[in-house]
Amino acid sequence: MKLYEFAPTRSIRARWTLQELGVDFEAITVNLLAGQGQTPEYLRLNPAGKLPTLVDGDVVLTESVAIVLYLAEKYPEKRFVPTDPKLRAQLNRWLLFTATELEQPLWRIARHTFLYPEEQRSPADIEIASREFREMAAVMEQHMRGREFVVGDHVTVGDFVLAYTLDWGNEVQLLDRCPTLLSYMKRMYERPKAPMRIAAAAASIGM
Ligand SMILES: N[C@@H](CCC(=O)N[C@@H](CS)C(=O)NCC(=O)O)C(=O)O
Repeated sequence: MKLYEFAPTRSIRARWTLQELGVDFEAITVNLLAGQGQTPEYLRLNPAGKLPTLVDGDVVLTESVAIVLYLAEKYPEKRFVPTDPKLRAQLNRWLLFTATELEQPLWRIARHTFLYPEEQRSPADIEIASREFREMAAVMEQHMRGREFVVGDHVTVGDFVLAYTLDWGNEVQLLDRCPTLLSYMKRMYERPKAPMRIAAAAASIGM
């Protein structure tokens, strides 16, 4: 199995799942800063030029959430996806909530802070996206009160995806009103197989 990754990106979700599964994999660095996401070879794997991509035999999979679900379903003995349809529906619910309601404003903030060329950056967009993140983080904060995991009574891929996304929110100082989420995120990163925090991953490539 090959994981195309770059340290401080959404590839952390896939790496986290692989590490928790204890599956051997070959890590291939795609240096986005050096334009390696746009080479013809890489675009053949991931036409969006984004990370992560997982290659497992003849399976070529993009989209970090699809990747973690594929891995969890391939190795069901770890129970990283619930088999009960009701719990599974809740897992899907919170994975989608994380990707659409929490991650999207963070991505917009990143684009307008350092990804877009300076003349295309909009401080107003950062402000709106920050507000949207805070509103949706408050919903997640409420959900997580009194819970150890996103769904059910043991860890699932929902936790790996959420904890990474909260670390991202924390990096841009938007988690200060969410004490439950902050301590949950730190607890998740204390797991022995957890990946590097975003700050450490960024530092590891000199960012
Ligand atoms: N929805 C995709 C988003 C992937 C994504 O945007 N990854 C970023 C890094 S976190 C990337 O590769 N960006 C390169 C680019 O936009 O050119 C996923 O979850 O896999």
